Amino acid sequence: MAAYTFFTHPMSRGQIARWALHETGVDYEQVIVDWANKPAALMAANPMGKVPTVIHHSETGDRVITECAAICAYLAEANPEAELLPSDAELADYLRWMFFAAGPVEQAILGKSMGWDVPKEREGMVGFGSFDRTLGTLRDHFAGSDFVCGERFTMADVYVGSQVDWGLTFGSIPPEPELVAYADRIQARPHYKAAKGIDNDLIEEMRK
Ligand SMILES: N[C@@H](CCC(=O)N[C@@H](CS)C(=O)NCC(=O)O)C(=O)O
Repeated sequence: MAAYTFFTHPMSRGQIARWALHETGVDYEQVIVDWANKPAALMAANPMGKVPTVIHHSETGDRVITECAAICAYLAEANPEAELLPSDAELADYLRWMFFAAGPVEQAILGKSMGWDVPKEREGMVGFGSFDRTLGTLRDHFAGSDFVCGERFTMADVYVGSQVDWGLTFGSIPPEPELVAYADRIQARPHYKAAKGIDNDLIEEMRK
């Protein structure tokens, strides 16, 4: 049995978790989810019925992990030999930007694509303030840093990089030079290419 069971769909956020699985080099068995007929094992593990959902068959029992950012963080913690964890000096940036991407960035992008307008006088109530403020803050970070934690790639780049990469691909974030350059660095990762290749092949198969 593989160490991890991975419920996914190639056209989904499952792409983020697949990349994280490849970066850590773990053995996993994928289950491609049919949206109209979700497997009972997925629903038992994650009543939200969402992908990605990962089950780690650890030596001490099965561990269910959901939410892309948490999956990335978990895989880095469970597989320290992959050297994707932050050093003490990198920890603040690692946590700060991973949570920033999972919260404010995701909400800002989603709100814009849904056409939800935040009235100026209520920006103080929403965690992302405004789309421009959130994306500008992220852009400014990458004006001075190659990766989330400076010059070294960590697991935070799998999650933050995926948000940036996805947003640029679908035009939901502006093609600011700092973000485009960051996405270029992310896309150069061999494990990014390997994981994307698998999902792209699955998408091709589904289109036949
Ligand atoms: N907060 C979750 C979101 C997961 C999510 O919304 N996944 C979508 C695909 S991208 C899904 O499973 N949709 C199927 C459904 O909701 O039935 C995460 O970050 O992993």
